[in-house]
Amino acid sequence: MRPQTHSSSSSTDRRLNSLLRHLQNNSNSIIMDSQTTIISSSPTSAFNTNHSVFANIPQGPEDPILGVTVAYNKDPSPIKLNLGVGAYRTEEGKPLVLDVVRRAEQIILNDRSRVKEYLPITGLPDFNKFSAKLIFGNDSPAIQENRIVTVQCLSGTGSLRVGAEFLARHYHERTIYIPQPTWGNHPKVFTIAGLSVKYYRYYDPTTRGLDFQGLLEDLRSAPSGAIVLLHACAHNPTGVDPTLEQWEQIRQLMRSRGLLPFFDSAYQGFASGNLDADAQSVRIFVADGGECFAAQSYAKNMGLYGERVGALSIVCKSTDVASRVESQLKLVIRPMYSNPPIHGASIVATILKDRNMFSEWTVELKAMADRIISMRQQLFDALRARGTPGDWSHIIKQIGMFTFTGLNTEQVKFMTKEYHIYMTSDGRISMAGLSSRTVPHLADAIHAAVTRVA
Ligand code: KET
Repeated sequence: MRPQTHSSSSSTDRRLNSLLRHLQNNSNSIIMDSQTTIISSSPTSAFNTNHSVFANIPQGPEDPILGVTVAYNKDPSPIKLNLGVGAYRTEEGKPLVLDVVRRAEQIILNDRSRVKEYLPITGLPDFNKFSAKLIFGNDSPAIQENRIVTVQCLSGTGSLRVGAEFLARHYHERTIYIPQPTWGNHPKVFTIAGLSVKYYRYYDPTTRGLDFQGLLEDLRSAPSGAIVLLHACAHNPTGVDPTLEQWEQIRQLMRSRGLLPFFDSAYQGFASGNLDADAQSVRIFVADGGECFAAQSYAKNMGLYGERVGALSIVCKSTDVASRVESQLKLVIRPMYSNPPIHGASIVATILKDRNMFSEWTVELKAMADRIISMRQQLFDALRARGTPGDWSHIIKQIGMFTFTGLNTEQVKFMTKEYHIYMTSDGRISMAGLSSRTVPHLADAIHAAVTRVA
């Protein structure tokens, strides 16, 4: 399979072209940034109270993931089930605010010395310091050598976007390779920032496992210096991760080809229940002294979804380079959103720097990860009990929040229509949205879909 290109030519042209494509194709949401101005070409000169300057704006489609929740909310059925978005739910099907988060908020609330001043452009210093330790490890040489710059950003998405904008401005190679398949927002985030997106092979539907040879071949033929997006753990949507030995081979190949790793770490702690184990892929790359990018999200592992807390780290070769990189990150951030919000980052910093709160967090995190693993087993058992045709062992083998079921778009449509089960059209289900109570309903729906819809 040949990697496909998403965009080309100079950065400004690329922005405009991609925006025009969005408008013309009526595809995906339309994103405008400060560098793009649209001038109305309407010939009407007289002011007309009934005529909107946006009269010809095309209706954009819903987001493929967040749109599932929109459809779910409109469904009046009492048996409806939302397995679309990757958001944790309790056994009772309710969103969860961690006890340790409530406790941190209480501490923050009671501390009268805390004010609501602007944070620095790069965010809360303690948050940045402890976030770097969390992903790179307490004893990371790169931290000790002071050659990592970490900036607080708007959750994982904002961290990816800031990293992408920085690369588009300051890096010589504009091509980023992302896995096929990947989180649906990746190609959009990178394209709109002015990078050119290509895919590397990742998932083999026949084995329901990693296409490791395909991955190596595609990275081997990538141009020297190309950026490579890697899911740190719990690959979304497939739930298939390389083994540590495979990571080591990927590292050797990437370093030998001068490819620049950009890790997306949205599920640290959710894959295995262990924060250190889930950061091994990143740490292998940092240990060799080379450069790398890492985007961290606290949406899932601390349940801070709507607080929008995350960090972008750039590991550099020296303190001197790191400080110049930081100066340029500030120039990216300031005109985008000026500086990040204070509340969520204060919660995270409060938890990360207190030994007791940190360990309380790890217990709650492990409980979430374990509940997801138990849902995998229960769903697998339920399908086996029904004699549903097919080998469903991938449900228990896959890692993280999602099961990539192998159900096709038609089968998904059928399950939504007949069973009020909402999921993304690629057959991904969020295991965190399931509970012991709802497993039988899902198993019935899958059984019916597999036996009745081709
Ligand atoms: N990276 C990956 C791989 C990812 O799955 C998500 C979110 C993000 C980054 C961004 O998360 P943030 O909330 O910006 O920290 N994924 C889930 C939610 C979404 O699509 O926004 C999802 O796949 O359901």
